[in-house]
Amino acid sequence: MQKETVQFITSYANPEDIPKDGLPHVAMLGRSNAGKSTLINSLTHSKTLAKVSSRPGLTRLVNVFDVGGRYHLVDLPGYGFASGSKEDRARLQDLLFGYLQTTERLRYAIVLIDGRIGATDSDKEILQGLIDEHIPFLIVVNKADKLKRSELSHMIEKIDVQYPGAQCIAHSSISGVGRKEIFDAINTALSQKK
Ligand SMILES: Nc1nc2c(ncn2[C@@H]2O[C@H](COP(=O)(O)OP(=O)(O)OP(=O)(O)O)[C@@H](O)[C@H]2O)c(=O)[nH]1
Ligand SMILES: [Mg+2]
Repeated sequence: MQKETVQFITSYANPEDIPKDGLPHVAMLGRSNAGKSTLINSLTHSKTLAKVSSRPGLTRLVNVFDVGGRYHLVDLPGYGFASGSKEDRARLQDLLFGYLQTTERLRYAIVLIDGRIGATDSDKEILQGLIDEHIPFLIVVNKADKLKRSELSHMIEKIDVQYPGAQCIAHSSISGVGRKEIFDAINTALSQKK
């Protein structure tokens, strides 16, 4: 992947504040702790661009990064975590779903699934929403370093059965496996007319 200038643009606490026009969005979706913010750092060759934590529920805003003036990479709060107050969790879920409902700029969704867990009910809901809205998506089986080769291929086969024809890439931010393929998939998606 060639190096492009990447910079933090802004964060939004309210989806209504996100401008409707501008560069296309490529957004990271997935359970809390699935590795969305880490993947942004991995794709942009940065260690600190997006904030990462071993504690779920770290990303608490819609964070937008500009990649080479070509597109905006969007880090979103995760879903499905159990910590934090009820109000706090509800706010994060409203922010995530508010983003998905209001944005007209989402060109490509990258759905991260924890390879050790597989697609949960929440992941399936999100994926169905993307299918219904005709938003192109990529499924990333993440934390591939935590799985044996056979477990990984079993997981990919399972997703292939659940979502026939969907793009699916195994990735690890530890080994770097899958990073180039994800980068190429983003570029292909952006080059396709809506
Ligand atoms: N082993 C392994 N750990 C990973 C990988 N990607 C992320 N992690 C770890 O998983 C934890 C969560 O990563 P984050 O990137 O903060 O997860 P997130 O999806 O942004 O989480 P929220 O912001 O809470 O939604 C961190 O401890 C990361 O270091 C990976 O590919 N392999
Ligand atoms: Mg995060």
